[in-house]
Amino acid sequence: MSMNQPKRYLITAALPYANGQKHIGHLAGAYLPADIYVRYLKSQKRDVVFVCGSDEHGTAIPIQATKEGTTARAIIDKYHPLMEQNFKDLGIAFDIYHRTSDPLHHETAQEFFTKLNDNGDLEIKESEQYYDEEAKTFLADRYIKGTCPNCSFDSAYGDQCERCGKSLSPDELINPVSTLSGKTPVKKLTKHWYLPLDRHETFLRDWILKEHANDWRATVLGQCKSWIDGGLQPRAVTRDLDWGVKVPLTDAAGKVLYVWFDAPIGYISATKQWAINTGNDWKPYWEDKDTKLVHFIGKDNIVFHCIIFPVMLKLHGNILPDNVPANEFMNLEGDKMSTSRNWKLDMQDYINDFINKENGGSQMADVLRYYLTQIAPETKDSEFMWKGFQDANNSELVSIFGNFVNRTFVLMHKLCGGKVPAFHKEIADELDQSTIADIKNTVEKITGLLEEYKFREALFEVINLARTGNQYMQKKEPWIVAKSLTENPDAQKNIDNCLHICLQLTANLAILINPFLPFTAKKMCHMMKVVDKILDWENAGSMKLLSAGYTLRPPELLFRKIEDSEIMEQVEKLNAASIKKESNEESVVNSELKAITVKPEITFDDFAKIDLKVGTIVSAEKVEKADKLLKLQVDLGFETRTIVSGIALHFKPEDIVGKQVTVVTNLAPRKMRGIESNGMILMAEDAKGSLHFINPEEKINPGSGVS
Ligand code: B3M
Ligand code: ZN
Repeated sequence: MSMNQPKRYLITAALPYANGQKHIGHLAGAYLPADIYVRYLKSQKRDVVFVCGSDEHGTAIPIQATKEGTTARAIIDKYHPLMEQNFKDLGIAFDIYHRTSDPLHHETAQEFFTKLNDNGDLEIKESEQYYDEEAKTFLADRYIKGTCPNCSFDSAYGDQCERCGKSLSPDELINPVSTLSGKTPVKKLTKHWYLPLDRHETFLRDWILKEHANDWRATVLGQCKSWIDGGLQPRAVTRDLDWGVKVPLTDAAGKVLYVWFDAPIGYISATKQWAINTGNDWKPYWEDKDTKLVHFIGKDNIVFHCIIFPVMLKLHGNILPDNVPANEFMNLEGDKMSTSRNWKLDMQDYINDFINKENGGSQMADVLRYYLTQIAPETKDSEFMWKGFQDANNSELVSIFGNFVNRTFVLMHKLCGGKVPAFHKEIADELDQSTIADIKNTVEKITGLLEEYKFREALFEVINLARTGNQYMQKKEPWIVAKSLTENPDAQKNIDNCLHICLQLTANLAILINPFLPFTAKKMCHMMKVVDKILDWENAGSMKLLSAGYTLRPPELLFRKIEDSEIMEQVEKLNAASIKKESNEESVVNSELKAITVKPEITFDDFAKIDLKVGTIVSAEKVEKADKLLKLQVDLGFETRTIVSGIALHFKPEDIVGKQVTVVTNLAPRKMRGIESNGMILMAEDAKGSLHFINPEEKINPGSGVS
């Protein structure tokens, strides 16, 4: 723990794989907290470099290329600029966004490997690895699938089970299969370089579990401890693969550095590129002990940043991270965010729907930043709910923060002629004093929380200060005082004092909100007609930010209300997208938790238009070439109808003959796969996506009405 202020900071955010869109879980996990921290440090004029970039190696890239029917190069060239732009749109202000395909990175990673190898810090071992005889290639972990020994999921990868999350090695898989050929792979001898982590157990124990026992997050320490206690093993740092950084040795043809060996070195190459761009020296940022290195990551990256990379850094002669404030995961509407199941909100989608629209703009980037920080998974997994997003905006940003700033400006224009009023000390009362004290105390609290990476609590304190402002104004009621201007000689002075304090408070809010909501802070500066320099952290707590007599601009609304319809649209979109995925057959239907949507109100007359009757299924058969559809004959008492229903994945035809169902009988006929369907049967769908019949408890006559 660095007690004294370090000379400089090097802040990193995990390098996202350039293999697809990144979602808001990624944003909340690493990029947003890193950006808040960096903005805070920069507002203190500290020497900070904030690096990130695309991780363009590893099997994730060629696998995506196969999926999209293109080359690995085309994939990274497609996603790298896209991610870079997404970050910009959301106000994530890296000093450099680099990429690991850059020659500078290849050189840097190779030099790193060579130094460790030359120093005897690596071990070479021959071992039997899975080999695909048909594809004539060794199989990287991701190219092998099999049954998970932990949860029996039958499509676990050779490095991890996506169902239970356990990290695996290919040898642990039951019934391994090559994803390239679909054949069972054979074992073949190959040579690899290993980083012998076991040699560094004492160092890791002392450095993590003793030195950082009090300043690292409990969740991070817990994971580290279990890795160390579990017995550290040598880790292979090379792979038989043709995509990646070539192993810089003559006897290593066809081998590249393991992506988790080269990717974190990407932080160093990014710093080098930044130094080239800006005419600085990169070395002190990685070599001088007076640099504070902080890695922002999600919890699935802990072992790499807390154990493996630090060992590499130590061996290579670099500084070690001072902290690794890893976040837990953020769920979405009750289920784990997942790209493969399409249960997610991509940064790009949010940008399209909220920021690039006329009534959105960067204000809406701040709204997302606000909600994601408010629910940041700092100590445990958290939950993104669209309703929560709307509430955070409508009842906090609009009603508390925006409202306070707006009222202050409106009243200042109305009661003080559009100028900052003077402060009349002689009539200041206790409430004025305590409000001023609140501002100063809050600044101290927030500073302490930010230093400890407690962004969630820090943001809460900012809003709380705005709340204090509202309460103060409510008690002072300057609009009432204004009515007594003729008979009360002190009335104007009272009004002045109230609005003077509210305006200084507004300026303080701009400084304090700036790391979290930079677009809003900028807008506030514009309204106050001050330069951004006012946002320097050293100004926080001051009651002299706006001088008496200074003319301010009219207020602009900082935040707009978010309507129910906008939220509903998002929830529906989410459900629709994930259902679409289901029909792609590869999703695990029963692990899908559906968000609960409530449709808009209708009148009784609307409802009365629907004709519902009980029917009995008299026959059921599969529809050719449509694996979701069953063709049913349903006896409705007065007639028997053909109904096509999308329930084939849930029920066998023979199991449902004789069952009673509720039928919408007056729905317009619809053709599906050439069959005319005359009605619809109702089913209840539980949170896991399983279907259940809605039928009378006991058999009744078909044709009975339901109302
Ligand atoms: N690309 C994994 C991930 O995106 C990896 C991070 C690298 S950080 C050096 O979760
Ligand atoms: Zn599993």
